[in-house]
Amino acid sequence: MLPRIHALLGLLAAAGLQAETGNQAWLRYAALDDGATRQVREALPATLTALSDSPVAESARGELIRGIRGMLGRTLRVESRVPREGGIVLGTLAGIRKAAPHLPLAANLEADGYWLKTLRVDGARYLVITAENDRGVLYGAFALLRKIGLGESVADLDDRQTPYAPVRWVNQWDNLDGSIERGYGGRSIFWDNGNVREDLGRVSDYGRMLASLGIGACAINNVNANPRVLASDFLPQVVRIAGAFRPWGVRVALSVDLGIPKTVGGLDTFDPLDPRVTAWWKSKADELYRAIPDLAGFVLKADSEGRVGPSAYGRTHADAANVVARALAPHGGLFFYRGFVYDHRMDWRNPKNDRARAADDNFRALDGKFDDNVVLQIKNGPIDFQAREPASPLFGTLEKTNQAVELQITQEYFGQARHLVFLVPMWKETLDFDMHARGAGTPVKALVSGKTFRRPSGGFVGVANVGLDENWLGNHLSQANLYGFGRLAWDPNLSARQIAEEWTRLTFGDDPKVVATIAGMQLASWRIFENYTGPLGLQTLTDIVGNHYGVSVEASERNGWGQWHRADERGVGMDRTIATGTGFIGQFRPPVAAVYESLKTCPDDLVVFLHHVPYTHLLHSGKTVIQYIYDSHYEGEQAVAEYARQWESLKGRVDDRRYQEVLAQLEYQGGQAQVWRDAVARWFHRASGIPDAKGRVGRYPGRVEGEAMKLEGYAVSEVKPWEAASGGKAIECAAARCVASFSYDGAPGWYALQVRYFDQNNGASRFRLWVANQLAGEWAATDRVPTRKVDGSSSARRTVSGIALRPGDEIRIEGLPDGGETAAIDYIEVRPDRN
Ligand code: GCV
Repeated sequence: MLPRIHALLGLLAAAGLQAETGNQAWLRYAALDDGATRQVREALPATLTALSDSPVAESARGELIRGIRGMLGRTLRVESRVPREGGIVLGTLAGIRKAAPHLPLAANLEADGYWLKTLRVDGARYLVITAENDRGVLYGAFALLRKIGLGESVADLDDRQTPYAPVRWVNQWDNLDGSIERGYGGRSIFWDNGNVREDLGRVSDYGRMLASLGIGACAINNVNANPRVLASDFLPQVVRIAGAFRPWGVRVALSVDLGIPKTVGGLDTFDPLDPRVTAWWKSKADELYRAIPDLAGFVLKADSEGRVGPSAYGRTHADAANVVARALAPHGGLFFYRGFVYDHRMDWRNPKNDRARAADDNFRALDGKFDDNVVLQIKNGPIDFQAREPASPLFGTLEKTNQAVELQITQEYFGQARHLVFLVPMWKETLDFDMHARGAGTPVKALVSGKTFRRPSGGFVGVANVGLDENWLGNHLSQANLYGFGRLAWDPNLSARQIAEEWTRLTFGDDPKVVATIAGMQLASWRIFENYTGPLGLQTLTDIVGNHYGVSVEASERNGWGQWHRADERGVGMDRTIATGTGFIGQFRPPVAAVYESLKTCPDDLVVFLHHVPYTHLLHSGKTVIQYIYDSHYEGEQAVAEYARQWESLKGRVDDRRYQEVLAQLEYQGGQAQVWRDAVARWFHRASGIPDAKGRVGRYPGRVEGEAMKLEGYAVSEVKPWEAASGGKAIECAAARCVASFSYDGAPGWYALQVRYFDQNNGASRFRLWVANQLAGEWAATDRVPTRKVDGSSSARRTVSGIALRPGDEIRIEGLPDGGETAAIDYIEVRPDRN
């Protein structure tokens, strides 16, 4: 009996079909197929000698054993000496030279770089994984396992790698109460209820994932920092987290608040130039480093979105940065000063005001005034992680200041882990953008890594916000963004396709159809998302004063937050030109500014980010702006509808659990894309008064509005914003049970019924759909989207297919509200069944 069960399990394993949670991400080490296994087994020595017993080296050794056992079904034999008959040797260059002088290893390696080298000595074959430091050795071990997982040959290796930039960090925006600002993967892995979590197992797992990408530090609390994080009695909690990360070579960093000398230190000032404040920072840093000698440094958000800053005392950002940086310097700590400084109470009536100018306006004059261990951390674009922005001009301005690009892995403005959006193509566009900072050929990646102006530090920071969810980021496909960030931080010259394919292979297996389909979907997804949320540089047209999730075209206007697109009945876009606008374009170096300043050369993708144009303005593509807005929304929605079909073609090739979870996500996204399409297209249709040349906008065949149905108990309500509901209205139920119905008057045939309802997070209403008195479907509105309101965020879609309709059939929906939720309905659409 038992052997048969084993055989069956073996078969399932071979097909990669066991239910997977996503917990192991790209480090699953799934068994290779027979051919690959045979090849690698032949190439790989059977023994492993690790020449260091530091915790990081132990991790490298453990990982190799684990990975090889998983992929090849073999357990490496651990030796304490380097055997004469060959083997895998793991250690720093210095360690190997000392313990095995017979191995010829002439090389100089940089910190964190590694070398995978096959050596043949006296007829014996060695596979050497070496580096300048233990962290590099660990990175080398992961690199070898990645090669094996990707089916690359490991028979004759000579792969020497140096990270592109010294800084490869992630930031987590975790609050000490366990919530995560803009986190969509569950609660904090670090904190709960004001304290460090008892069980830090997930911190260690996260450290392993970060190490596999070469990421060496993690800020463990929100940049909107709770001052308590630096209190002396809190320190032991930070020490525990540092301990969980340390075996993976990941160093802890802390987000601090400039007011801490006052709030925690008990001083009556936090003026950075007050000697008592200077002394306080110094003694605090000394105390921290006594407890955590490898503390990576601090991150600071100052004078931004309500955080205190040096402006309180008329000091400059450089004054503030240097005081804290000097406290960290003797210990080797870095101080990340965020360039995200702006006034969120700007007068929107003043056409010269412009939030996009803020970073450059604040820091240009300070170039050269920062100490060498200060790094300016600059968001990729001048606004705030929107669907599309130009690169921040500040990257090209600074010559004598270290800088790092801040990329957002967590999908705040990108569908919050409910929409598939692979961000690597977007990041690459920024990283490859030539800022002409010292003539041509100075892309952002070279500037931030310090290469262009020979800066001692700089690089890449990703806002990750992983959480306790089994799959870390809220859905399986979003993991590709964390993977992609790490890979780019190591080597920004990798292509988006290479990263997408690597990730897919390691995460879902190497079935060519699976790889082609998933990588294809990922690679197309940014443009598709942009198409239905905010093309041409409109930015993400979401509720920017609320949850940053659902559609709300005007939420950005007439307030001080400065994410304006200035669309009205005459035209659309921010005039940021030098000639007539805010002058933002003039912050770029002249060759870049010249391209952006003229409508003749400004790329279509940024046209309304940089110019105010009439809706009839002709794009380079030959379309008018308004027709492009309509078309892109319809194309985007169509492409999302295709995702589910593409995914369905993988049934049986991806384990069932992940298959079902991703399918549900893509179907949900299909419904959301439709709301976005209709809302944005109708909003611009109303504003411009210009019809859609293809006649789609405002015409929805088969759609019956809730407000047009026969209502029993349901009452019609106005939805805000109006564009989030078809017809601007919904029907809501204030009783225990309400009914809405209509009589079908179309042709007989097979149909699908799409019910658009609202699923807020303050209840679990139930719905029943009846067709000709037969129950056709029932469901509960139990999703947890970030809203209590009937709006674009809560708008959801239920499709019931395979319905045979005859003229005169009654279609009836019954809603049973729950809690604060009103079983609200927007419309029912009758569509020909696609099956
Ligand atoms: C941590 C945006 C986000 C905020 C975030 C801020 C920042 O405004 O919406 O949640 O705060 O950026 O990067 O500091």
